Amino acid sequence: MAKRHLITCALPYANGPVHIGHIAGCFLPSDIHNRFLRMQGKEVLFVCGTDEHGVPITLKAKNEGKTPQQVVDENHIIIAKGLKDFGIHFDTFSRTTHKLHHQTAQDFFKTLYDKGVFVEEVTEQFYDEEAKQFLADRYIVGTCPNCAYENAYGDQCEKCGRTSSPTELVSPKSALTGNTPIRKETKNWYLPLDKMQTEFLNDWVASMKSKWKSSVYGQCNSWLKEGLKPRAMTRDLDWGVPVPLTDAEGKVMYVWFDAPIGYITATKEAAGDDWQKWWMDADTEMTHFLGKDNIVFHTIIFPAMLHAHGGFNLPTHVPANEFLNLEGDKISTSRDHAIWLHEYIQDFPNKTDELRYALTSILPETKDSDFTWADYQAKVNNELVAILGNFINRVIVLTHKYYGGKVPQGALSASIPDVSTKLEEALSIFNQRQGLEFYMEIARNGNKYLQDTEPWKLIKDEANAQKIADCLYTCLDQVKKLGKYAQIFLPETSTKIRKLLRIDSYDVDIQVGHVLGDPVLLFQKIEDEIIAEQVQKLKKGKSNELIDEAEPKNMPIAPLKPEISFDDFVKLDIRVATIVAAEKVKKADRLLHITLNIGLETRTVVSGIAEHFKPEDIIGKQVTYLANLAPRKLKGIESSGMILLAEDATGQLTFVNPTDKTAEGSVIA
Ligand code: B3M
Ligand code: ZN
Repeated sequence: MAKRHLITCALPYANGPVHIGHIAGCFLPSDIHNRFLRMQGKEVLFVCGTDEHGVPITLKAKNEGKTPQQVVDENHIIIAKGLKDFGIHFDTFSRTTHKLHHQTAQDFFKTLYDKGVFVEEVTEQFYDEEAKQFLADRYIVGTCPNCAYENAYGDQCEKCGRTSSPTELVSPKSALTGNTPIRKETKNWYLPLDKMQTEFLNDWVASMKSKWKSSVYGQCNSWLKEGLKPRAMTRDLDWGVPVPLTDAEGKVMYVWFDAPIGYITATKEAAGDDWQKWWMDADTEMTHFLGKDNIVFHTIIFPAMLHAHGGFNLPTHVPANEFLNLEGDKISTSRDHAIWLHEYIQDFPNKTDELRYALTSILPETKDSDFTWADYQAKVNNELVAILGNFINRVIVLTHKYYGGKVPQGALSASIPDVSTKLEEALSIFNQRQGLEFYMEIARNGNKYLQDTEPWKLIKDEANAQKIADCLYTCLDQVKKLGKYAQIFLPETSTKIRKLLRIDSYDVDIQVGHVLGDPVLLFQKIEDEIIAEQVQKLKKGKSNELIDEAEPKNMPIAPLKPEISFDDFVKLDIRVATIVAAEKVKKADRLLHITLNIGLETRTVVSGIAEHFKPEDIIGKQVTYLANLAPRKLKGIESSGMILLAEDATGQLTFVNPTDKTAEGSVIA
């Protein structure tokens, strides 16, 4: 067992504030783990900070008429405050623009250079003669060779998602001046990952199989299988950590080289000269928390850097999470389809634990998960208010009623199962959702025990005095347990429970005769209107985007799909059908429950078109129907086949129907 634990949380990128996707991806899981280990009395250091270099920040600055420094200063403040208000308890929250960080990253780079780790290579890159600058991939726009979108970036087309290199773009232009760039030679320093793979990475990754979760190991392994290629660790750019070599003027480090070194910088900030024990001592175990898009950097590139440097520990655990969606859709910052942490804190004052609870219960630990406001409301009202808050309140109120608020002389009942061990076991293997379920079981068990014992009935007979004392003594013990473990999941609530119990710490025993505080409600119900407002706010963000996208110059044509055989085609059973009934699916904004007459019989289809069509407007319409698609269940309704619709570039949907009324069941071929 390791003596010491270094926990890192992926550094949020300072080109914007953080949203609930980031929270569920790594901030909350790392914070829960930090709190859990500390409760167990472990020696822990928990570090993070903002990642402030890289091209997207320079682009953002340019768009907003600011300097990159201004952009990161603004965002650092918003991010740091939001996380602090949310109870994420770092030992340090650093920044990669700090002098100490530049120093640390440069020392690291210089060590690798002196050891001859890098391979120097001269390549041709695009250069803007007017701006006198080499152009990073993101600074080059042109027509996508795949979908003909005119504003595709050099590294990726935002319309069709294809990744490519800038040289593949049709008529590339500089995003700085609009000029056609020339090609010019430049030297950069590469990490020879191909060589490092055979020398070290293959074996090391294989040795981590039992430690890492299968998704992390699997992703890592597929990179290795494909074969790693050398990767440039320097860039021709004026924003970043300057490369500390005489022949590298105007060059900075690749942002993914300096960013993970930010963990080391943050450790130095927190521990001063003692920092090495957190990174180099064999008694220290390192755990990286991050989202799945960052896995390769933490399981391949950073370990390769640390190994090449020498002297550093490598990560033991990399409990990467999958993605969180929002109301059935990907979170998107450009479309403003997101719940921003700082806005939540403003809109829901003193309700951080409510969001912590709702998010912990759906952490995307093994697959992507979905946050909906309706689920948030249900979790708060039906679980926090109705179970946790209600149990604690009843116990405190009854103790005041029967014993004037003093802890009675009672004995612990054996009828409540103790789930503490299970809870701690789940947390120790990063099953935090399950940990929270066990936590709520403490409250559920307490409620059930109180309900079964019915002290309010026992009180009628004096002979029951001891039974009542035992009951409340046992319930108070459960309350204390709930307060103690709330330190991990619900820190604000834990403080409130401590005040209710009038104790300074959960480590002390509560004595008989100890006087409790006055009852207060721990949670309040969230009303429908509040939820409706938030849902509305999300829709507004989305509709803005549609107006932007409708600009004709942005109109993409969907790329053609790969060829199929005639045999593939004839497998599809496509027919004419008529909609005979349609209604909204309850609690699902986007779904319609549709009944179709397909000639031979009627069929039920659940279709995600409720935001486009009113049920009453589509009854009687003829449609094209794919009849032999395997059925699936949506919101508990079995949906058979699929109604075919045409979608244009703005997302507008139209039914595809025969121009003349046609008999239902007619085959389309
Ligand atoms: N800044 C996360 C991201 O923006 C990235 C993490 C760095 S951790 C060293 O995707
Ligand atoms: Zn494209």
